[in-house]
Amino acid sequence: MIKLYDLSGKNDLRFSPPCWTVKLCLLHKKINFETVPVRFSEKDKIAFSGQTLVPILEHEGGFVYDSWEIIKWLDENYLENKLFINGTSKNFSYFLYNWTSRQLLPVLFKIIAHEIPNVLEGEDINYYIRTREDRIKGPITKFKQNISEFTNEFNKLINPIRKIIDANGFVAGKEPGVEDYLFFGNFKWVSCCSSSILLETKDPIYQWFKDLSELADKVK
Ligand SMILES: N[C@@H](CCC(=O)N[C@@H](CS)C(=O)NCC(=O)O)C(=O)O
Repeated sequence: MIKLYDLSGKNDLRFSPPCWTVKLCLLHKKINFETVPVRFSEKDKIAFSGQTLVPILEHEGGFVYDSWEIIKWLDENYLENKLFINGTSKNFSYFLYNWTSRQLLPVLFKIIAHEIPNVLEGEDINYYIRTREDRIKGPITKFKQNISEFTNEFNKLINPIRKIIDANGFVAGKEPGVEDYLFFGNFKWVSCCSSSILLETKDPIYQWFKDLSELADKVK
């Protein structure tokens, strides 16, 4: 059976954006899988992959890491329930993968960085603080006084996606697809780790998130 190495926090909370994206893709493709929880400090569990990040998908013939590589591998190796309808949808999905991880996620990080220790325990708390403070060259609380500014920035950034969801129901069209799953991981991360309210209930993305959360609830 397919195994997905999945980031885990306190009380086995699964909060990683790219891991959620991959889990929704696996559900979409109706592939049986099990998840293997990996804490920040459990690098020994994933040492076999020769790198330090999850998601990692292990299959009979080996393993694949990086959510985009995993998504492509799934669609190439399981032909039913396609994730990419055609080359255009693959290109747009690749854009979304890059845009969400490089533009969206860094803004969200500024909004929730100081709350993430609340969903961790033991040595993971120090690991998270040390590695992230090295990355941002300052305390994880440094963005706290500007949260409303970053929330506004985030809301502006997602406007084009909001328009698509408003017009179609989903980013992929009338039904959810990989384009939605790539976007969803980010919202799931915030809802898992933070008390921040990013969306008003009248926002079309609010209902979209509720719908996809029901799908996500089918898996750990
Ligand atoms: N580009 C990668 C990003 C993977 C990544 O950054 N994973 C994070 C969790 S969201 C991780 O494993 N962090 C472990 C660490 O920081 O030690 C993907 O899309 O899979």
